Amino acid sequence: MKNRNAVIFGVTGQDGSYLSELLLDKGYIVVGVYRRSSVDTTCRISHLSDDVNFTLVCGDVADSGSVSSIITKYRPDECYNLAAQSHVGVSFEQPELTFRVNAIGTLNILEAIRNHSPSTRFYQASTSEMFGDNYTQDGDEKYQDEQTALAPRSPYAVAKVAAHNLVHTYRESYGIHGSCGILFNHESERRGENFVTRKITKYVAALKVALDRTGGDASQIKSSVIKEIIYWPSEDGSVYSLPHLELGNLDSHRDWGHAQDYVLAMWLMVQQEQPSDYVIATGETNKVRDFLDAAFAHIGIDDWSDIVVINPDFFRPAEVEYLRGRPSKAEQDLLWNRNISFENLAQRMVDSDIKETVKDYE
Ligand code: NDP
Ligand code: GDR
Repeated sequence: MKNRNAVIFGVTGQDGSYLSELLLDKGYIVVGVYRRSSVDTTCRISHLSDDVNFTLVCGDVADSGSVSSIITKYRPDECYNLAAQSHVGVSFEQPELTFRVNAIGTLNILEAIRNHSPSTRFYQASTSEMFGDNYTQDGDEKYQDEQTALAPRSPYAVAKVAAHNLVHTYRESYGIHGSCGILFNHESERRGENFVTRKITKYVAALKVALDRTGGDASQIKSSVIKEIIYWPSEDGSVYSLPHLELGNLDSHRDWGHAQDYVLAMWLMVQQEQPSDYVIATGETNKVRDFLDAAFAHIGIDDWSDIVVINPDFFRPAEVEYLRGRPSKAEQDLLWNRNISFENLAQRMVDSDIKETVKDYE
């Protein structure tokens, strides 16, 4: 039997790398679309480069011609649109680019499928950010599910709502098999370094390695706000220092899972007979400060209050305060469940960053 083939837009990103691994494991021929750049952006997928079933092609979702050529050439069984300017904070600074990539980019893929490969099954990376500050209340419980009304609060989320609605339109008008995964935050050892979890785990790892290398004791760390450093005495009496960890809002709630669990949900959606929308989440919510607790506790620090400083530059013009998904539909229809817990997620990320930091010293 012929191998199924899939095109992945956004293959170089966190999710693109895990989804490529999953599809290759399942015997797919995978065509990954990457953007031309002056530096190499393929570090998350370089380990797949020898796989004969894995091909990279250059393209940009904002360029309808390149999207159309790729879809026409490969006429894939499945197409996953993970490409995005995916940073919510950056979307306030670059709203036009964000809209072009996240909304028009999706339109370009849908048009190419409609015109050149209408039997291609399509997956759209929708997001919990589309709910904004809206939630459903059930007694004392607050959550978002497929019925919760959308109320986007950032250029990123507005563009994602547009893309989400375009998928519905192409589904209803042209019979395209397009599904939207409304994924809540998912992180990993491969998470981009300017998202809050990875920013924290990279810092915690750098601190742990610095303490170990200098024979420092975490309980001896002192904070100098004027010089904006933390410092500690080493075994030989010298003093070592690091800058503080600068963050923005520590009180927003997020529903954090692991990306490896979430890419399986993407694939499962595309395998359903009928296209639909699914919330993918853990059902638990934690504040940014809870993630700090988990990450610092993993290196034996229970009180990080002197190490972290608040920098207003990292606040957003409008914040989404509370996200907690209810993934009942996915659990029931896709038989999907997450495997990796919040604490385990933080620990895995810290451990991986410690390994990376040690390698950098070697
Ligand atoms: P990343 O930021 O890690 O990856 C985004 C990918 O999109 C990268 O491969 C990037 O390429 C690519 N890309 C950006 N602009 C273009 C363009 N113009 N043309 C083609 N490719 C482009 O995101 P994630 O992997 O975390 O997320 C995947 C998708 O899921 C995104 O759409 C995101 O918005 C969405 N999402 C993510 C969630 C999360 O918590 N991670 C939750 C819900 C939704 P390059 O490497 O060149 O920058
Ligand atoms: P989010 O993720 O905006 O939820 O979008 P991010 O990690 O950027 O922010 C989470 C929360 O942490 C607060 N925060 C900070 N955020 C960043 N990036 N840097 C900081 O220094 C900082 N300090 C506090 C933020 O204000 C926010 O409340 C992610 C992306 O992956 C989107 O693409 C995806 O759609 C959503 O998750 C679901």
